Formats: sequence, C-alpha cells, structure tokens
Amino acid sequence: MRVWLLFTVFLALCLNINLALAAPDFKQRPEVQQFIAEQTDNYSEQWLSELFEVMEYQQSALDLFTRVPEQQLSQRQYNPIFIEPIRINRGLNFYQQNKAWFDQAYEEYGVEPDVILAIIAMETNFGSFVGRHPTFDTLATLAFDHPSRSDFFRRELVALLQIMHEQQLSPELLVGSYAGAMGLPQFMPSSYLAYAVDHDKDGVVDIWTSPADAIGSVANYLAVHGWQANLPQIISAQVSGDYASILRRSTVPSVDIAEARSTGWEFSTNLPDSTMVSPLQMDAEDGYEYWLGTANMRAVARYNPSLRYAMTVALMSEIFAERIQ
Ligand SMILES: [Ca+2]
Repeated sequence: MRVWLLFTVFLALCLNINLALAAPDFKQRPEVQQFIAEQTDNYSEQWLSELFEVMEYQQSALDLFTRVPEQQLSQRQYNPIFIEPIRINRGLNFYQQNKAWFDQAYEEYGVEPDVILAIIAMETNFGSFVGRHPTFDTLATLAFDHPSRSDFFRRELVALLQIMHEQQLSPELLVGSYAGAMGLPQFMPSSYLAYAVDHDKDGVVDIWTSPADAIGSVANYLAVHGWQANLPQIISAQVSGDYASILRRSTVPSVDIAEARSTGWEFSTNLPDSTMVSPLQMDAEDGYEYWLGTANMRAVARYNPSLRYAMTVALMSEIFAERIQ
C-alpha cells in the first residue's frame, strides 16, 4: 500500500511540474522552433520570434474541444435554439442597416439575402458572440497540442500568418472562436484567404467589424460552392412505398427529381425533373420528417458539414425570406 501511495504522490508531482512548465516553455519546444525556422522563408525571424514570445498558451481552447453542443443535440432540440424570435429580429435589423450590401451581393454572386442572414445568425448572431479567443494564440496552441488534429491547425496557423502579414490587421482585432474561426461569418484562416472579399472596397478585408465584408464573403463562399439563384435549399416531402431505398445521410445530391417521384416521394415543385436532390429523413416531434435537399443545401453544408446545421439554415432562410419581402 505504502509503495502505491508514494508512487501516486510522485506521479502527481510529475504532472504538476509538467503543467507548470508547459506554457512558458512553448516557444522553446523543438517542434515550435522548427515551425518558426520553416516560416523564415516568408517572414522575418524577428517578426515570428516576437509573435511567439508574447503568445499566451490557450488551455481553455483545448478544454472546450471536449464539449461541442451540435454533436449532443438532436434536430428537434437544435432548431429552437437558433430559430428564436430575438435572433430573427436581430437579423431583420441587420438586413435593414445593410440592405445595399445585400443587394450588391445578390448582383455580384447571385446569392439571396435570406441565406446570408441565416448563416450569420447561426455563426455569431450578427456579432453578438464572435468569440473572445485570441486567434493567433488559439491556433498556435491547437497547432502543437490538439490531440488528433494538430496538422489541420498547423495549416490554419500558416494561413493566419499570411493574413497578419498581408492585411496588417491589429492582433487585438483577431479574435474568434476556441477553434480559430474568425469574425462575423466565422471563417477559418484558410477560408478567409480563399473566399473573403473586400465587399465595400475600402482596401481591407475586414470580416470582424465590417458587415459589408462579412455579407460579401459569405455570398462568395456559397457561390464558389455551387449556390444557384432562385433554387430552394429544401423541398418538403411525404413518403410511401420504396422511399427508403434512396434515403441518404449526406447533403450530396444523389438522385434526380424524377427518380425521387418514382420511388415513393411526393412533393410539390416547379423544378425540372433533372434537378438533383438528396433524399433526407430528419427527427421530428413524433417520428420523422422527409425533405429533399438541393445543390443549395449542399453549398451550405460546405460551410459546416453538420446535416442539422444545413437543415436549420434552410428553415431559418425561409423565415427571413418571408419577413424581408
Ligand atoms: Ca472592406
């Protein structure tokens, strides 16, 4: 017994020592030093060195990865959290204040305001929870210490360095989620580089404080991922017969409308028979609801791969579309 007790005390001491050393020694770790050395091809050693010198280790970001609400809730529990009147009202105000930018986004990208509103509502409730995690510190922590996805976060850290260097944005502005997603539309740094736009043409791609740039960036993201103007995201359906044989758990359109009709799916639409859709079964109050997701639902799912996310965005878009007529 005594041996075990001593061993436990010894183990506890070791763990404490490790915890105490983890943060201050971050920059000295060989893998961090190697990362900094690799980046000196693109940036000055002094700039990189200073960034990592003042970097504060984000243990809270690592801890938060153990509880992600989306994965724990069913569709039925999920929708009301997001489709609440206060969120819809914030969205309608946001639309009124930025109508010109929404109109311009529709002209340039063919993306309707309702889906852009739904996405920004889902991501940050129009800026009311952008997140307070410092993005550089967060991504640096995750890039070296996330237990399973450090490679992914290291690539995002590289993208963030490029953003900080090119856009000369103040580090205080670079705040966001515990996963490194940034600003009103919660773009990861690689998405920012690929899809964020300077919608108000003021010379800065500012998705943190510029509603215009956030609106244009979401529109561009959806357009690049296959959004089609005037195509609904979802079509409500009733099912019978052999309907289950074409059911999918993915938003990737897999059958055309003609095949869905001939396999027991009943629905009302003016879309051509050749339109590709994804037949979906979702949890409902009692039993299931059936929907056909279109290429537009797929485009939204490219923003966030959760089926429930895409479904909630589709339902919320319908509410916004009715209210901004
Ligand atoms: Ca701008």
